[in-house]
Amino acid sequence: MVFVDEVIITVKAGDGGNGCLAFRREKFVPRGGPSGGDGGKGGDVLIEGSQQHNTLLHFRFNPEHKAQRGAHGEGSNRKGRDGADTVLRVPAGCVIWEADTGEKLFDFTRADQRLVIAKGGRGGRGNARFATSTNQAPRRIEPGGEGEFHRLRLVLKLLADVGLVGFPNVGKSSLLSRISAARPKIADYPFTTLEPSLGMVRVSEEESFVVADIPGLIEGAHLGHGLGTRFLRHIERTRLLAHVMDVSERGGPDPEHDFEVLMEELASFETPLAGKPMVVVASKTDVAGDGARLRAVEELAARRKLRFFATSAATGAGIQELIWGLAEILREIGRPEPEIEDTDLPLVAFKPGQAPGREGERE
Ligand SMILES: Nc1nc2c(ncn2[C@@H]2O[C@H](COP(=O)(O)OP(=O)(O)OP(=O)(O)O)[C@@H](O)[C@H]2O)c(=O)[nH]1
Ligand SMILES: [Mg+2]
Repeated sequence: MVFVDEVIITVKAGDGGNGCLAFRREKFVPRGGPSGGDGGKGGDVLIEGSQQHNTLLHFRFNPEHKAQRGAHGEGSNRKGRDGADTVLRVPAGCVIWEADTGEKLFDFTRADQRLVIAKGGRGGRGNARFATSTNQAPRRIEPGGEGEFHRLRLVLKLLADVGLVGFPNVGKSSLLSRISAARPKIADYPFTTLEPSLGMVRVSEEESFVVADIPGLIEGAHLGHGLGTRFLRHIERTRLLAHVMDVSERGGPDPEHDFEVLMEELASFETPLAGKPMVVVASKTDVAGDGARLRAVEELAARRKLRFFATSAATGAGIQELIWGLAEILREIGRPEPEIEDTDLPLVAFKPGQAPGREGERE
């Protein structure tokens, strides 16, 4: 299942500082020479690929981005300070378009790509630069250049990072609605979910991932029982499966058996899914009764060396731990890196984790 995340943002590079008009004033030197310094260069707006981001959610809250302007030049030939750059981070797979013309600017295919999307204005020259043998007291200065402005459309095709699998009615959709803004249908009967749905989970300002909720599976699903296994193709490309198990009194009497049945259904799909990284999520802990099922599920996860999370979508217990845990595991797994594409825009060599670029580091 491919789902598109799209945002419009504006980027404005810093304007250059103006050149300064000044003359030296020294004691006993009646007419000092020109001494106006140059303005500083405006900061650039850069966009770089990021491993941490899997969605464009962080731009929704924050669509306008500016880099700092250059400071004006000053007397005594002092150059204005250069404006600081602003660096925006996007997931690999993000395509950048000029919003108004529809022109495609760049396709981020890897996390180590970085590009200058809006160039800062150059600093204007101060009058000291215009002195010549015939004009020793120039009054000419240059204003700073304007920083570039763009309205950009960022488009990302989302592939789910985590697939929720489990029997019908165990609370998969309830979990999705707890951890994301998605509002899948939730009801107290099996096969409420008939269509897969995706939700974007915000881990922090800087991190997010995508979860897919699919219809429940039952024994014999690969033979067409229940809704069958065709929905499994929607989670074929996820990096992680979360196996949701109901630990309430209404959950199955034998979690071990239930777990095995589900694993067999996953294994029987065209592309076997049973080998994917998996975590076990106990659901409905608020109605876990004497806790026997909860302990049994925790133990079966431990025996299989699978990370275990106990959650209640009803009370929110364990939900934050689940979000952090899934994010951590996804970070460990990493993202596959697709191919690079050519661009005319200035690309900047970049080591992941390096501090935002300054003038001089580029070129
Ligand atoms: N008490 C309690 N009930 C829950 C919890 N999570 C889900 N439920 C209830 O369990 C029922 C099934 O929830 P769903 O989220 O629709 O389950 P599902 O796994 O998506 O079900 P299908 O889409 O049919 O496979 C609903 O009545 C929910 O209100 C929970 O944490 N505590
Ligand atoms: Mg559901």
